[in-house]
Amino acid sequence: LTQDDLKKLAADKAVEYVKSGMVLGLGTGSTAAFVVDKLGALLKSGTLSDIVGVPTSKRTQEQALSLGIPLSTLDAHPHIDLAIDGADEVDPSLDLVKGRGGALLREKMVEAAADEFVVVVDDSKLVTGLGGSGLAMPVEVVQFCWNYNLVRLQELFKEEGCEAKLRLDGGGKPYVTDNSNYIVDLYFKTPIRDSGAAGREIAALEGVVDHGLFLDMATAVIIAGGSGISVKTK
Ligand code: DER
Repeated sequence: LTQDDLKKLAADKAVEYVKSGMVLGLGTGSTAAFVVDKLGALLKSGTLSDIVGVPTSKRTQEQALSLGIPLSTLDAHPHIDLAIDGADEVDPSLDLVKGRGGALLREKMVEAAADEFVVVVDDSKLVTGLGGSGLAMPVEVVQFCWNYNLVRLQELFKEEGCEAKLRLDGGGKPYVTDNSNYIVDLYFKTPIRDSGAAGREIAALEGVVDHGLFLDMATAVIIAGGSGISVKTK
């Protein structure tokens, strides 16, 4: 089974939670894209009806539009029944790192508004402590004096041997989010000591818009691995 096979297995399992008439949060990333594809197919076949999707990025909006999934916004639908999205890291208490796809702000807004937030991952995303993957933990910052905040973020996690980098796009220019902000990616040598404190300290920095720690938000995590699918709930 390839990693894509596993992502698809997890996505198909998550769609079993979807009922006709739901207002759905539509995630961002390659695993979430399989979920949106599946929803489009179920709507087309008539298995599902009366679904409204609230996308977590412009690219998910485009994908859903192309599949004929009716779309809305948090302004029109402040109450989401079920949000389904991927994650970059999942720890044993179902806390997450998200945002490597650059959509963390809209993802966090939609997923915080959802009654149920189901996360879909292949088992490569499991970590014992957040920050432990050694991959990016993103922070969305305003463009104004971004380097000032990059330095302050790096200082916050000196003990974790943190290295902060401005995320660049394919052309070597600063990556700009759907919300016209920049992203500073944090790379840790050791897992974050106290993720709750970390989230609060990052958010307290003036000019930080939001960050990729999604703490106490997931209500279930669907994990696809070589030995099959497991579902962890809070
Ligand atoms: O950027 C994001 O938050 C994505 O959901 C990411 O966490 C998972 O992306 P993937 O499914 O492509 O690994």
